[in-house]
Amino acid sequence: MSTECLFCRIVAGILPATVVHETDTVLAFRDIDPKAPTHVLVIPKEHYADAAAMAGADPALAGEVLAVAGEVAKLDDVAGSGYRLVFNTGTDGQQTVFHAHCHVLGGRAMTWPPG
Ligand code: DGP
Repeated sequence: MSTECLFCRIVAGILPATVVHETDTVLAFRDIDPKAPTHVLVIPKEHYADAAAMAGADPALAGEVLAVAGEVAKLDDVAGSGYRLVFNTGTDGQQTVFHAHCHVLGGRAMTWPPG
């Protein structure tokens, strides 16, 4: 837990969030600035700066994040129509919060390539 980290503060309950799913190790909550009807962030409760750092240190945890993302898609009823998982990583990847997170985007047809 880093008190400097926004998402660590959400995990700790210091900042509010609309939680949609939770396991012992992973938290899923709605994005504050949604880019699709479903826009949920799935994060490890433990702090890792990005997805690669998480997967390198704890591959099982990375798998749990993906499993929860799939559960979120089912809970929001977008699993059947399809959805997108995104891990923005680093500056060129447009990562703005440096605590690993998976965007679950759904409820509309996505475009490709992403901008
Ligand atoms: P990224 O650009 O990939 O690092 O995505 C960070 C996302 O985090 C972005 O879509 C907006 C979201 N976000 C930023 N601050 C908050 C917050 O305080 N609460 C919630 N729920 N989401 C936030």
